Amino acid sequence: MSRLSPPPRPVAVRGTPGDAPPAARCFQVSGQLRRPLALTVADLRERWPQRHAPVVFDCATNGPQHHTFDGPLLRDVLDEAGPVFDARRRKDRSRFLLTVTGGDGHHTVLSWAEIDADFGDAPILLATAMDGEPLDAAGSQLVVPSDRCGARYISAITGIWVGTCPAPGEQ
Ligand SMILES: Nc1nc2c(c(=O)[nH]1)N[C@H]1C(S)=C(S)[C@@H](COP(=O)(O)O)O[C@H]1N2
Ligand SMILES: [Mo]
Repeated sequence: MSRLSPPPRPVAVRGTPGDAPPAARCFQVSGQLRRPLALTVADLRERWPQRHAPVVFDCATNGPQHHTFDGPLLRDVLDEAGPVFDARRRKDRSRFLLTVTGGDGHHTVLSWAEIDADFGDAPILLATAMDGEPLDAAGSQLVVPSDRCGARYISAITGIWVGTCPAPGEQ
């Protein structure tokens, strides 16, 4: 299936010898999915419509941060990966969780309902550019415009996991 084929090699090779060129680095979209994905920032830019989001978030150490981000909706990307819920059933969708992990191991949790149009409908993005600068080398960044603080703006994303956790008493 074309969605599972490797992304095209970058034309410009950057990075130190022996390392994978940053632009070639993929992050994995894994978990309870019909079509797990491996994506570069270039894939995020080319395969889905881009949104533009001016945001302000508060950092506990650095105070208010003003940035603009561009990128696709997280929901659009995950729709292509196909979570294994019955899409017609709201309760089924409401059981799904996401984790987003950055290159330094910092990770956070979201619920599917936050991004689902029938629930929170939050325009959460996977950024391809910050302040007009492409993120191909740095990696994508999670953009959560509805958050007051910056802790979930995970940078250098290496993985997104999608799935359910057991109901209390089932584990
Ligand atoms: N990978 C990763 N992303 C991260 C963090 C982190 O420690 N690791 N810190 C978060 C916090 S606490 C904030 S406030 C913002 C800071 O974003 P900025 O450096 O672009 O201002 O990044 C977030 N994203
Ligand atoms: Mo922060």
